[in-house]
Amino acid sequence: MKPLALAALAATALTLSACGENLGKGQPLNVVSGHIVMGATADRPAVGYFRVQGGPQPVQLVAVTADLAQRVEMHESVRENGVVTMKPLARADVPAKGELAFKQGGKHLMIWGINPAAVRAGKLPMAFVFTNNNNERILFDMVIKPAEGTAGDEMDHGAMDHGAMDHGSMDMGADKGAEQAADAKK
Ligand SMILES: [Cu+2]
Repeated sequence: MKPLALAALAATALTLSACGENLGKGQPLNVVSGHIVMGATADRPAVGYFRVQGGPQPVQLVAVTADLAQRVEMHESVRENGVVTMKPLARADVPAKGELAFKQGGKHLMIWGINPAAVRAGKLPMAFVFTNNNNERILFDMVIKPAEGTAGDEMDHGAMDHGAMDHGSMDMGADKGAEQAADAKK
């Protein structure tokens, strides 16, 4: 995915998605809500959740990017026999006239290195890239919320949802992955 190549399409996509909401003849593809929960500590990734409203045609979400973050990944938590693991997600279906939800305990974004200025501003502009119209790109400002609870607390979703999986295999340092796995067992 080449952000620069897609940039020219962004303005068009924005116009279409911003104006189409109340046309009455079927809802357009759009990102309708979303927020980010910061990690409990600065070295932990933030987690992002959002809802996409499906348009007239089924499409797939193939990437979510943010200029003001170092890295964004789509993940899915899967519970099998009581054990929750996570895997990277390359794409997610948005059914026609349906909804795609990234939510706690399921599909989610993991976001590393959010620019401090964005954190202070309380929002992170993100681009959602879909398979329709040569990779339509819909922009949405994600509200940034502080970490819930404190490190080690039951409400530390960062540790619950993400520490348990082997992030060492996913481009985090092996040390950091081991550290998160250890945290999750507390
Ligand atoms: Cu994750």
